[in-house]
Amino acid sequence: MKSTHTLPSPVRRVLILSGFVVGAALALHAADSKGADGPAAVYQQHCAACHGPDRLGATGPALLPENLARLRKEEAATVVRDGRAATQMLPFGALIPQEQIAALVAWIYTPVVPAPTWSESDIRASRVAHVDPATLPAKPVFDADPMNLFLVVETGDHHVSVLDGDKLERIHRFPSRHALHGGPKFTADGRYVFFASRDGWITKYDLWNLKVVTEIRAGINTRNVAVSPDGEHVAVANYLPHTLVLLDGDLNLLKSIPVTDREGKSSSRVSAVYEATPRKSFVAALKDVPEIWEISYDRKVEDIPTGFVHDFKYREGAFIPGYLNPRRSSLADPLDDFFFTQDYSTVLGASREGVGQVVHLDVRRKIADLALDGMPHLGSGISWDWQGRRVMASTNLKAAEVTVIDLKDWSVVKRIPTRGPGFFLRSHENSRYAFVDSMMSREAKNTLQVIDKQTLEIVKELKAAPGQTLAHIEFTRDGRYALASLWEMDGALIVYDATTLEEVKRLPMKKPVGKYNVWNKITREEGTSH
Ligand code: DHE
Repeated sequence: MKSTHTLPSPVRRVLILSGFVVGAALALHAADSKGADGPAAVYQQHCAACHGPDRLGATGPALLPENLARLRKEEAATVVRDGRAATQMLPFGALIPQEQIAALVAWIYTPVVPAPTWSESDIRASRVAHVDPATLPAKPVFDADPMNLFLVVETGDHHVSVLDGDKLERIHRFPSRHALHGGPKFTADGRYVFFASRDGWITKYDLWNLKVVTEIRAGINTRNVAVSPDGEHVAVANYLPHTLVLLDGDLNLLKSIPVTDREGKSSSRVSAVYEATPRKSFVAALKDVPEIWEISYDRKVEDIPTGFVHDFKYREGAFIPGYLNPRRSSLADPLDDFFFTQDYSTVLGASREGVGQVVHLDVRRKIADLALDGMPHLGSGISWDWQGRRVMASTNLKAAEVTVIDLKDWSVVKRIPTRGPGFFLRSHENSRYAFVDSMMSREAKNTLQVIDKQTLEIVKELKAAPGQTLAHIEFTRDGRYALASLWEMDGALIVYDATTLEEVKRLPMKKPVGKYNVWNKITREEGTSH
């Protein structure tokens, strides 16, 4: 190629000029993203130490579009400028000019290219053993009934409170990973509990010793965690990467399963994974592939049933089912969240588009349609006996109703109109009431409604101040009290008498989200999520 110096001067001028223009455009582009003042450089200078040079998170959360999906950009800009109270997030308003904050915020909402990976070796390397469990005594260090403890997840300052469920008093509070999501999962003896954060951290906590035992990062963007009752197997559902991760009870990696369709052609996020005790398995719903997976954690399950080798190989695609291998059942539509019948034989699920279906896990196909439109929040479903029939009920994130379904013929028994679309529905077998919120409604998010489970009518409304959020109930072990979240930074746990429906006390909390009673969870109480 000729140097410009050997070219005639007019041509040289044009080339130099156009080179200047191209260079200037590139410089502008660089200022947009990679230049010295560009967001990438600003990020490396101010944010990388806590959020990781690759935005995958470190002491601070991951800053990726998937992980930021629930935070509005304006709010993110305010957090960068002013910091976040009661967290390690400092204010950067004095260090980063306003327009650079705007560019930085826009940039962290763009995907990292190429897409970040989280390999088996990344998972293994992330494991942190905080204490040697062998050094911890096998009895509680407190007097409270260990079976009637509550855990309250406070996302305001990312802490968890431990409550004595008899005295309804706090006995301990400890820092959690950033943005825990979904219910923590307990071992059957009530000693250990496992938490999942949206950033993929799984924390094993010893409730009797009030100590974090082990942590591991199983993914970059995680949905939830499931645990076998003996605590020996743990399953983690990920959105990013598209994996289902299996760990042992000490949070050592057993395997990370790439989640693809049968042919391995398209991959999928995992909507949710739950433990099905009577089946000794984990059941996972896939968001982007129309299959439901069941993964046995029973070591006795043989890998290849004699005489069915070819058939099984053909039907199961790349995986031969057996211990820790997914058994796939094909569906017409992908499943989002789902609800188990009390015997765990059947799953009631819906896709994001609101296509409801009943899937029998042994028949391994859809056995009925389900008239659940909108976006039912089936993971929060509850069940009870009504007029000699077993029914289940679910809230709906898009429709202002609680839908009651007959569990024999899958018909809709009643649509109970509510103040607004809601997230959580709760009851207890000793209570005639179920509580539902209207969290998705701006006007009614301060209102809990109480449903009489026999008349299927709303009988009372419990209200916080306008603009505040009142949501998520959990009952005490005996069903006498119902605990609700006043979901504000200077919020509270409000205790209601579950018979008189009167408030009996308040405990101050920092944005309490969910609360979980050990007994109700480990006995798979009919009125609570499992
Ligand atoms: Fe959740 C549970 C899915 C948004 C608070 N949520 C669950 C579960 C699923 C789920 C699948 C069951 C997991 C389990 O318990 O093991 N949640 C989703 C969504 O798809 C959705 C709508 C969008 C998203 O961003 O993921 C969503 N969830 C939220 C929130 O915005 C909530 C209100 C606040 C937050 O902290 O994220 C929220 N989800 C919760 C809570 C539970 C939960 C408190 C546990 C409920 C329980 O009592 O068991």
